[in-house]
Amino acid sequence: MKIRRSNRSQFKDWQITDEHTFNNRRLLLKSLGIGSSALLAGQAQASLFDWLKDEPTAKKQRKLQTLKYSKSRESELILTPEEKVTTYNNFYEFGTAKQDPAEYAHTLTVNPWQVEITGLVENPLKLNYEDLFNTFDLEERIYRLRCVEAWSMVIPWVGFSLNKLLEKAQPKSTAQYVAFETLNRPSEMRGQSSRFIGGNISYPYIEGLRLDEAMHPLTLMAVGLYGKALPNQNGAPIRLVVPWKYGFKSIKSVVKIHLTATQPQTTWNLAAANEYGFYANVNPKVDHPRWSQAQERVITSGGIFNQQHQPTQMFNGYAQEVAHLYKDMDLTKYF
Ligand SMILES: Nc1nc2c(c(=O)[nH]1)N[C@H]1C(S)=C(S)[C@@H](COP(=O)(O)O)O[C@H]1N2
Ligand SMILES: [Mo]
Repeated sequence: MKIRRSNRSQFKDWQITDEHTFNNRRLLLKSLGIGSSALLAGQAQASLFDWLKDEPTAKKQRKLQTLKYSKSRESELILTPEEKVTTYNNFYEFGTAKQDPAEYAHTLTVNPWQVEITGLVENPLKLNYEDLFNTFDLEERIYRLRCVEAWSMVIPWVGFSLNKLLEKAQPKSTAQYVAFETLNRPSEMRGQSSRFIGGNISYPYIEGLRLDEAMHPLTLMAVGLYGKALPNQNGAPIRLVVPWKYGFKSIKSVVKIHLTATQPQTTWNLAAANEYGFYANVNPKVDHPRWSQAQERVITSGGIFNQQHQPTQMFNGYAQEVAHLYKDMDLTKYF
């Protein structure tokens, strides 16, 4: 479907429509027999409306166990308040509004759980719930998170490098990519049983990385944040965190890790290939077709009248560590 472009030179973050709002309007209008070009007028109101709603709190939380982990080195980064990290989420399986995951994700059973590592590996593995916390030493990692919607947070994750898990599974020499899959359980995930609630994307949510990206020491499997097990809304009991890529790569509530020879499909690329590429590296110079990526809105405890913006950093500030992975690539083509 053809997507209309807005004026990119005037950056106003409240003009950015969340992916879901846009996608949902397409679905709604399609069902009403109206084309997508009539969409843009409603954008500003929709985001403002979200902002003016009451501050959500995650009330129906299961008890989160305190984790044993080694503390991160001192970080210059200013942490996003825990209450924001756990109430301003994207997890479309529970609905597309930012407060939906905090409100509805308590319906998900995370224990028992099983993650399978399969495909082109010498040693296929299965981890159960306890294994997620006991197999590897857990460490804290304070990372910036940059959503493709041009907002950002700083989150103190707890987890282990994905490369430790992959080394245990022993990738075969033919393995070149890693495919990830989120749990598919419509009975517990309201967005998976309704296309309107679930933002009109297909489930299970799938993602992928090149094997060298997956093996990079920054690439984390997170099982906690702020010193405790992950709240359901943040992707319990285990989720991927790739800090130099847009947030949608960091797939939540993972049940499958599958090594392949060919590039796997990804949910957002299937939904809109011209907007969401396989690489999705944070890049201030490559705009989203509908908005600029030059700046980002910092999520703080301040409300609508106290918003901070800052320049987007190449590879989300991790260029020194990861730029070499892409050195001969045209990043406007492989976006
Ligand atoms: N399964 C699944 N994983 C997902 C998403 C989702 O909708 N479903 N949203 C992604 C997006 S767009 C972002 S920005 C991050 C948000 O993570 P957080 O809510 O823990 O901050 O999760 C990513 N992982
Ligand atoms: Mo995102």
